[in-house]
Amino acid sequence: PKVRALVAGNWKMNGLRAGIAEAEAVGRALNETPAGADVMICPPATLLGPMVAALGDSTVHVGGQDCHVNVSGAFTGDVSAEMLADAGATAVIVGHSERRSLHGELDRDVRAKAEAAHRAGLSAIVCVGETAGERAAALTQTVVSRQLAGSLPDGARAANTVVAYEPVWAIGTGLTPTVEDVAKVHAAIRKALVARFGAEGQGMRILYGGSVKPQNARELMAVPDVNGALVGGASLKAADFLGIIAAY
Ligand code: G2H
Repeated sequence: PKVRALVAGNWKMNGLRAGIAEAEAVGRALNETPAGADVMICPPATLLGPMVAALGDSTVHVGGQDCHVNVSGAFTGDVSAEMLADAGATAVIVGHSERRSLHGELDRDVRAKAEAAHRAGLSAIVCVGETAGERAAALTQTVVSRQLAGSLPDGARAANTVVAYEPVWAIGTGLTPTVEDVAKVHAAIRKALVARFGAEGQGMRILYGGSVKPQNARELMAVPDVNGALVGGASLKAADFLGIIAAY
């Protein structure tokens, strides 16, 4: 069975209240012309509530960009998965390479965060991907399979877990791997998911992320086992994001 694609926008630390107009424009456009994929925007935590309110009954989902592993407590500055759910989020990104590199998150931390997301009833979008150095050393498959094994919880299901393959060297750089490279890595990820999770692994969505734009979305989407995109920079403007969504 064909897996319904997901196009998720990761706003990162961008966007003020005025930016919600972009999300509203996406919601309005999709009300008129329904997307061929599920659509989600992951804004900074400050915008979750206002964005959920602004999107009203549009089909656009809202997600967080990170979560703490605990439900609540003395963790200054952190936000729990339960709080994201309470604000109206239905998913959270965990283990983005910027969290791994700038906050020292390890596979076991990412796994605990994915478990926290599931505990709160959220889908976990679990990111993996090799650095430029690892790629140059031909370690892409090794690194990605180690990250997958370590970052996905045993309870992962097709309905609550999405894998995002984001080669670190392709993030925000305008560089993208060839479709052959993407196909190779996504096929290996699918194989690992099926080996570990059986039929559930067959249904898990595997997104490609890293410099996805309206211009390259169509060719990336045509790659087998690419079940959508995690979009950074090009998700901030409604016109660009809709251009990517239109590829599905
Ligand atoms: C990769 C991606 C979104 P961009 O980080 O997660 O960002 O599309 O800007 O490369």
